[in-house]
Amino acid sequence: MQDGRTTLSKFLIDTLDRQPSSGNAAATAGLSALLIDVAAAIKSISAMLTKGSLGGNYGSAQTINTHGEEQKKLDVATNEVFVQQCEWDGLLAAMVSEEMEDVYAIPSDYPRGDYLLAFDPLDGSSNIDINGVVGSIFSVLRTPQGEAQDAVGEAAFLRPGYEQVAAGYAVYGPSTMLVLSVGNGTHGFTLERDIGNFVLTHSNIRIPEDTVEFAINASNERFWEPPVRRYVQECKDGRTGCREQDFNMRWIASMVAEVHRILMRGGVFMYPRDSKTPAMEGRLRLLYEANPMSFLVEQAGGLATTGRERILDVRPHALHGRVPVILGSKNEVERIARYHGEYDRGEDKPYTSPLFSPRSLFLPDFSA
Ligand code: AFP
Repeated sequence: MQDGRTTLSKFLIDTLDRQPSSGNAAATAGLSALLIDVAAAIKSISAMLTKGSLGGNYGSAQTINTHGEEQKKLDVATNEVFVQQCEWDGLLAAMVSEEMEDVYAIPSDYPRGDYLLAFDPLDGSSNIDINGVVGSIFSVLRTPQGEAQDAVGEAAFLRPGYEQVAAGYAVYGPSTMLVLSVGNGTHGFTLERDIGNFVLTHSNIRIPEDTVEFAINASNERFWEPPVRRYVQECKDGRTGCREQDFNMRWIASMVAEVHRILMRGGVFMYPRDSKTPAMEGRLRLLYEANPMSFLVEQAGGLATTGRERILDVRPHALHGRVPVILGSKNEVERIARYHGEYDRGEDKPYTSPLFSPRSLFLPDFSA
């Protein structure tokens, strides 16, 4: 399929609906129609966002979400868009959203289907009022085999990420893009506003295996585990340190924007577990942030780990459970995971010694 001419609908028909007679066609029946509805929600949100403060959606909604976080008006509005765009099509049994505490069962006045949709309707909402890049993230599972569609509850969503049948995100930047995988690679579509269509512009995205660019919120450094501090310190040491090359750092406070950059040019994104909130496994949610992003990254040749486990293998315990996230260019993610293993086995002694802390007497020889 040719970049620049294939629409999302044509891509999905060619990829899903015209599957060879293998079981795939049955396994993904209706999935293309569901993804077209998700794309319609994204187009609607894109139009809402481009109005900026003129749309009357800036500022606080004066409400608190299930996680005790203040909701922005756009958090609430975009959640409504996803629900209204997808609840009626007879393809879903239920939805889960960052902005809704419980499972949203499809109302009885609509037919129910065989898919489950988990989503973060607006990721990076702290960027809204400063006109920064934000996104939407979504994940699609099939309802468990044999489970009656009207009996779908929380347990149906608590499945490891490798069971996803599709995942994607919208990045609302200078252009609006939809990046999607249905298990056959990761592909990017750009919204052609004049015709209201997503057009294939980045087919079969591949993440470079090496990178000199990392993304982490460095203000949390004192809370990180030693393997993360070791990795970031080595990047900061640059060509004067063991990596013998300089690195670049980015932090946009929108996971979608960070992951999109990594898909476009490589890099590593880290939101590791930290001791600032020891009760929390991490900051990012497994079901509708880490899992879909990990699916896309792996389909593009990258890796996604908690530092100790492949994210797509993690078994969820709660709808809004969190995990540490380290993802991106294969060789760097492998290095960070190796550092976690060395730390856990007590093999990284030289790096955890206070002698090598930034204020120690044993600073590397900068005269070199
Ligand atoms: P919000 O959607 O609440 O702004 O959170 C965005 C996010 O979940 C993720 O997209 C960012 O990478 C991360 O949080 C930013 O976290 P910090 O605000 O701690 O940098």
